Amino acid sequence: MQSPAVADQDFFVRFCAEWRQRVDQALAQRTAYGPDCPDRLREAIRHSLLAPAKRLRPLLVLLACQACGGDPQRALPAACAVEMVHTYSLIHDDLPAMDDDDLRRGRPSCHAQFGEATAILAGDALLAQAFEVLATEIAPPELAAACCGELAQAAGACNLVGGQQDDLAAQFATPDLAALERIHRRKTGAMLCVSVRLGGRIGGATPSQLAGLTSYGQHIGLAFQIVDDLLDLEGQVEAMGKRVGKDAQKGKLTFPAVMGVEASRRRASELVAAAEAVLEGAGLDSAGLVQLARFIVKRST
Ligand code: GRG
Repeated sequence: MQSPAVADQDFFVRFCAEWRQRVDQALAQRTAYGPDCPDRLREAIRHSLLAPAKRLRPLLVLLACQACGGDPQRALPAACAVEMVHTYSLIHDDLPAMDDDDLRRGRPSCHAQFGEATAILAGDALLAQAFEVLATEIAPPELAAACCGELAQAAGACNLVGGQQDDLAAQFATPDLAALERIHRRKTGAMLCVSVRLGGRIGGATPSQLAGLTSYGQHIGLAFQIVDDLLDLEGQVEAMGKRVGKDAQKGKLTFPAVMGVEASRRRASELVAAAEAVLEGAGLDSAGLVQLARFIVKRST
């Protein structure tokens, strides 16, 4: 007989394999577009959105829905919506005016392939479409409105965009852990956190389950960023599908720069342990979310 730990891992591996494929298919269907979408714009959107990616945010939506006893299929539109917002943010982040990166998801970044103007428009289109998908495909309408409101807040001036603004301003700044955490709670954490919250809402989470999912999302959000900083320092460009070593080059404020590599690793592991502990007390079927949190610290891409 399988031990519970192996069974949980098996469940997670099968869930990810099956749902990554369904997410990829759903994203491809939703970006086929009619003749009013210019071919070049369609190509640019699909070049970035359908490139090989981990699909972490969609998986968080689907696993959170399942953890609350909901059918992940009902949450698939929300999984697509968060991936659309995430991909828009990557396209815009890669622009010369921002992080200026020519490689993303193992492909030339959107502007490197299609030019800056088309890349800006591809990001704009994805951001708008995310809300169209939620508004038209999530039911009932009150739930759709709540999901739109939450995603807008996570993507807006006080979260994703605000965090990005402060991150851009923080180059060569004096190392300060509180300031660094404040940037990444908004720039990276908010999108991971809203992913579990949307899944929870669609899965019918109780208020205490939603509170547990929120705290889980906040913990893994920070852990994810710490690991991202470590991978920028130590990862391989081939595995990552993006340039590495850029943080140091650009004088970015990062966790390894502020705390050191070993302390950063320890902090990421502590955050994942805290995320697991939160789930234990929240009355959720949380095996998948626990495995995903562990994957976040173990990942090499
Ligand atoms: C332009 C509004 C705006 C925001 C940009 C996404 C972002 C904010 C910056 C990207 C740079 C960066 C290293 C962000 C932190 C972590 C992050 C979002 C990494 C990329 O996400 P993954 O690893 O990538 O989930 P895939 O390609 O697998 O989806």
